[in-house]
Amino acid sequence: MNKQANVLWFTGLSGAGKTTTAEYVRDRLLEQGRRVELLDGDALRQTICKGLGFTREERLENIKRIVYVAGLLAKHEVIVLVSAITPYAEMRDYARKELAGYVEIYVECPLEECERRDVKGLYAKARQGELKHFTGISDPYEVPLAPDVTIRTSSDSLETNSAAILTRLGLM
Ligand code: GGZ
Repeated sequence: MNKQANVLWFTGLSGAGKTTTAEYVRDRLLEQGRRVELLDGDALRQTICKGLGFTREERLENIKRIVYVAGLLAKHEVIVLVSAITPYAEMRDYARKELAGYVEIYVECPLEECERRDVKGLYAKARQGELKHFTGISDPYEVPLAPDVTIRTSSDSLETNSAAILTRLGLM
């Protein structure tokens, strides 16, 4: 990959393993002595994105805020890892347009497997109708058509996926 990888954007369903993989990759980069920051969608929704819901408009606003912060950090030569569902192609196109060195990492995992894992019990709540606009259940996830990297968390290990990302980006 010729372009410098500044912003590693992990997209995929809730429970696909975006944050787990991003944390693992971050730790490998830290071991290499690099300056790294991880922006986690779920965590940001407790702070600078607090109060935003899950309509298309609110998700877009959420992503715009994350892109803004990622851009500030990337400007100072920090490698930024973003973990956010980012379900619409329009949002990912926006991030790609705004961020120099944007690299899209599709964290692929079948919905059935995410639902089986249901780490936070959110899928069960969505199925019962307690959570509206839940990605994959009552809200869309537009599968990335041309991601820079695809990893499969249902079949490949964390180590394998992390190595694939770092090798592909020339950061190994
Ligand atoms: C999707 C939801 C929802 C709905 C709460 N739809 O897997 P998590 O739990 O820890 O992370 C998900 C997070 C989604 O925030 P993002 O900022 O990544 O979303 S987006 O990029 O679409 O703006 C999930 C939890 O919040 N969660 N309700 N309805 N995920």
